[in-house]
Amino acid sequence: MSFRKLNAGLLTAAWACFASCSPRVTTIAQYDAGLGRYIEAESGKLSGPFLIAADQTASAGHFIYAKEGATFDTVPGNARAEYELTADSAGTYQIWGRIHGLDIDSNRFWFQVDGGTWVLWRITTGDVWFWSYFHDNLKYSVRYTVSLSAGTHHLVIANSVDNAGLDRLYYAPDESEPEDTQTMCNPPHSVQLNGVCNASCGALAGTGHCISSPCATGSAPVVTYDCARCCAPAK
Ligand SMILES: [Ca+2]
Repeated sequence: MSFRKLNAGLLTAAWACFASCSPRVTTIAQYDAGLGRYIEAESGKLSGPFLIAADQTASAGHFIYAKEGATFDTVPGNARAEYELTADSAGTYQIWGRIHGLDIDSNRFWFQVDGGTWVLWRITTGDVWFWSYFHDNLKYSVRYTVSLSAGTHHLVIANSVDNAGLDRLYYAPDESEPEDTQTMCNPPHSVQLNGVCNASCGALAGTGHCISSPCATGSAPVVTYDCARCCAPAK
């Protein structure tokens, strides 16, 4: 599956902040201290409506995505991708995923560790793959952590929406981060679309507002925002 085409209406809003959203290089992963382990998403035990697709920009050339035709924001959908986590020592672990979430309609998965509580993990990345630590829904700045005993553990990914892509996983018992990756923008605060960083609603410095769809006359949806629908003055 290639990245989906944006529709013209959404692009209108996304392009509206050209003047105020200068691209910048953000290093999101400084190092890998050597304690972490990687897993290709497509190597998991897949069931239900998870599919594997090819992409030359994905690690090992492939990633997974769901195609169920429905949205699951209160409970996981029916797709499952299961992985074995190996903890060399007991500790507090962090998990990362290399995710592609084009827009607010294709930007989230559910995850579960060792049969625990399902957590919705959400981030819009625009046109690019992005290493994001697991977090609870809109709590972008709070890393999900889990205490693991030494030994084998079980991670399950489930679908929330169709077409969100998952390329690779990383987990570590410390603050180490996955492979060095540079991105032009800084999701979720700014999101890359057609080579331009588009500000999220919160980054619009008060000119954007979270409301229910549709947007009022004179305003347009901010395509890259994650929290419900955000509208900003049309330009
Ligand atoms: Ca991969």
